[in-house]
Amino acid sequence: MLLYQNDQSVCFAKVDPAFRRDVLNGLASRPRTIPARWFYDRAGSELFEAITALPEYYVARTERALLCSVADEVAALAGPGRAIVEFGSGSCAKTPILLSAVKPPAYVPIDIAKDFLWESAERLSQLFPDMPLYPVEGDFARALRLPSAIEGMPRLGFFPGSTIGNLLVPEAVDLLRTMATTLGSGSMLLVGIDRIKDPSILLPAYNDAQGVTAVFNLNLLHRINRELRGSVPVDAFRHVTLWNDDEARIEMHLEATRDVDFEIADGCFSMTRGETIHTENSLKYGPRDARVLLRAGGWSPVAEWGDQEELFSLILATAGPDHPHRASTNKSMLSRIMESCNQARGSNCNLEGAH
Ligand code: AVJ
Repeated sequence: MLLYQNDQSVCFAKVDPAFRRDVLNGLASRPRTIPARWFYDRAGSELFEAITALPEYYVARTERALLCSVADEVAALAGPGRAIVEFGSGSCAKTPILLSAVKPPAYVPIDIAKDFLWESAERLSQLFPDMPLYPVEGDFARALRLPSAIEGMPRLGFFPGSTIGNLLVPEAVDLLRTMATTLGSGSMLLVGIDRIKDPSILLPAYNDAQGVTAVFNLNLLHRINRELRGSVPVDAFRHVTLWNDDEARIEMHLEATRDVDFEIADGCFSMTRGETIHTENSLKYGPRDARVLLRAGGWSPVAEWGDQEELFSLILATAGPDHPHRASTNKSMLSRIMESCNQARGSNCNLEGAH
């Protein structure tokens, strides 16, 4: 059932002042940078869905298969009665896998793409008709007040897709701390993290043969033109992907293919040929890095699972610096990691008994 709560209605004006500010400041600074979260208007959210189906984009299908094979273990470790709060829920593509296993008393999807949020919630409510669902429209980078209906319920945060990779390390640490605040003490968090791997796998994942990622990147310029009265000549930009090995990140840029002048919301900008706008970082983490990141962000890892090829990790953590059963948990985490390395994990996922 889909429930509307008055205390959660957030109204956005037609021009989002935060978008305007980020674009104007970002284009005025050097290097020119626009935060990746502005990709996700309606068109951008749909383009990202198309990316998740690309043969080169191993991220989505690897995480999905991994989640299918470990969802029951997650449910067992989380225990019963936890409300699930998903950060950046988007299309909620992987959510049914977790909901079927955990059977939470309530589900709270949080996303900035409003239409997308409601449509996905609508679809999920049909799949899980008995589960209360409270969509929250908002930016999860800021501390949010969760719907009063889940007050008093323990929580399991869900942050899949390696979305955390969009943030630089200090911002990721801040976000993890914000999530701990939003979720409250005693909470758990299941986070998906993409691993460092050979650039021959990474680069095509962000520069696919069909050019969907290019369209996704360029849509940001169309969005600027649409929403901020821009005159950016989109055809004078091209999509560029690079692997920054020192920073262990994929970078996406929009490069001017000729000298250009344009206006955005009364601001005038000039770019010379070859200059870029840095539109996305996608940080990748080594086997131990992600657990250090979680600890720095105020979470204690309880278990980590990876696919056989070590492309992707799922980490389950509890809020707080120290887990009460640290010694035994560490042991079980180690054995779980060993297990997931030694064992081929199937991707058969039966959602028929979803409710
Ligand atoms: C949604 C942030 C996880 O970094 O892999 C995909 C976004 N950008 N292709 C990623 C994205 C280009 C994606 N995340």
